[in-house]
Amino acid sequence: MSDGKKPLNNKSVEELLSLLSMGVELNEAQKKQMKDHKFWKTQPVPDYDEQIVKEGPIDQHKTPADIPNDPYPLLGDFEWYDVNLDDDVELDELYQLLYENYVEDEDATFRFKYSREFFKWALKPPGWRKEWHVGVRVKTSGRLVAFIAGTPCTLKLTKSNSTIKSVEINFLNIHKKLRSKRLAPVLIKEVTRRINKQDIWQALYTGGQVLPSPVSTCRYTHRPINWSKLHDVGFSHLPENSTKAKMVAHYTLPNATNTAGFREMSGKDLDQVFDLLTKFQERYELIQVFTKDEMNHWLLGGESVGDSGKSNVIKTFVVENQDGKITDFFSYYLLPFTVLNNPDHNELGIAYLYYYASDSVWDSNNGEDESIYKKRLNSLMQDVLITSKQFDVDVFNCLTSQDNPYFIKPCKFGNGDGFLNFYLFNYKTFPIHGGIDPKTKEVTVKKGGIGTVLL
Ligand code: MYA
Repeated sequence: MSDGKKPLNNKSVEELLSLLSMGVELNEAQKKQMKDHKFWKTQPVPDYDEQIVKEGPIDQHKTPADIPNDPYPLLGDFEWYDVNLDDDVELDELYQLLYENYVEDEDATFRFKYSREFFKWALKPPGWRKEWHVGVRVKTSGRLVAFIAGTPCTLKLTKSNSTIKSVEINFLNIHKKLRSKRLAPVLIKEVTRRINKQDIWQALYTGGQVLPSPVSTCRYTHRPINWSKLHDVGFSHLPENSTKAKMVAHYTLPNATNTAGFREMSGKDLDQVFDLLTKFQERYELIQVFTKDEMNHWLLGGESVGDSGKSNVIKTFVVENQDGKITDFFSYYLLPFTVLNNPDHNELGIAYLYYYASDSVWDSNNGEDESIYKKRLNSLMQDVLITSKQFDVDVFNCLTSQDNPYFIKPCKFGNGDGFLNFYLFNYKTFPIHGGIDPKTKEVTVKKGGIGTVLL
């Protein structure tokens, strides 16, 4: 955030929010070389600084029959275990593992507040497979101590027009007591084996860690919604030359949205939103191609939605014009933090920008600088921020991917410390612009080429 730092248990807001990306950038001296990566040097990933001359798969002559049928061996006390997300007890065990071990916050002040609905949304999109929810448990106690998840997706590299049947890998987590024992490579190899058995050979994943080798690097940015509360919990410092009242006024948003026809998306909008997003996404370099079913899941919650008919996790808004045409849509998901040891607050509402599209980008009077589109995007983003207040959001996050650099500064998002690297497994591709200057790491005015959003 741009408004300074104040230590809270020796942490600042930037450090805390960088936990969201699970890491911070390394300086040159800390960077490893490929030979130092005992595991990654054995995997089909490009070397650091490798000059890519041709896009395409790295290892491409295997078939599912070449892949072992048996799981990788684990040490004697542990066993593989497919986590059953239809069972509330098992969902709670997964929650417990991630709650206690996912965020590296040693003061134990902040934890991700995952809900059962969040897991169902994140891990059960159309085509999900139980055996890709890979758990490791202690044989004797049955306790879940490690996890990694794969979810199916179709990726597309638009420049080379390559569509890739793929998976997204997420929620890699090992219990703190089992760290640095080389269990992560075993989990990664086992999930790879199970995915290869389905004749899938590529994966997309993100992380704060620098590994060989990022396709792109984006930066986190944060927009305070409830500045007073962020200040109360020690997240936002009061700059010396300002007052609380001035800071609140600076970030205050109106109560009502401004755009005519702006409303929540419902199932009847799906066909139009599908056409709009499918066309819009082609403007980026790395995208996820959705089926209509997948879009229903990712934008409306799909089967993760309970009796209320509305998702508490994913929020999507459309703009419908007078002719009933959907001209724009915006979405974001909610994943709050639990705040521990604070007398006044026990939760911090956090929203993450997700997919969006606007047909103003194709306006014939747009010109080279897309000024009509940029203006539209800014006023829509302002409306989106306004809607987030009703869901108790305290801070709204977005990356420098997509066209986000067009509205980050005008909409009062401040730079975070967290960087997120995007990786492709078993696929070489040319570097993709992440919406930041590669040297200064400042947000550029140029849009990013990453069009896919991972949770
Ligand atoms: S990113 C979120 C990662 N999770 C966390 O940050 C939660 C907190 N941390 C932990 O639980 C542990 O520290 C983890 C590592 C589990 C991360 N991605 O067992 P180790 C390499 C890839 O001794 P531990 C997400 O979920 C490391 O470089 N590799 O380490 C996406 C070293 O290898 P090398 C990682 O600290 C995950 C080796 O592991 C990561 O006890 C995408 C050390 O193993 C990481 N985040 O446990 C996974 N962290 O020596 C790849 C460490 O070579 C998917 N390492 O440097 C690839 C595609 C697979 C499917 C392919 C299908 C075709």
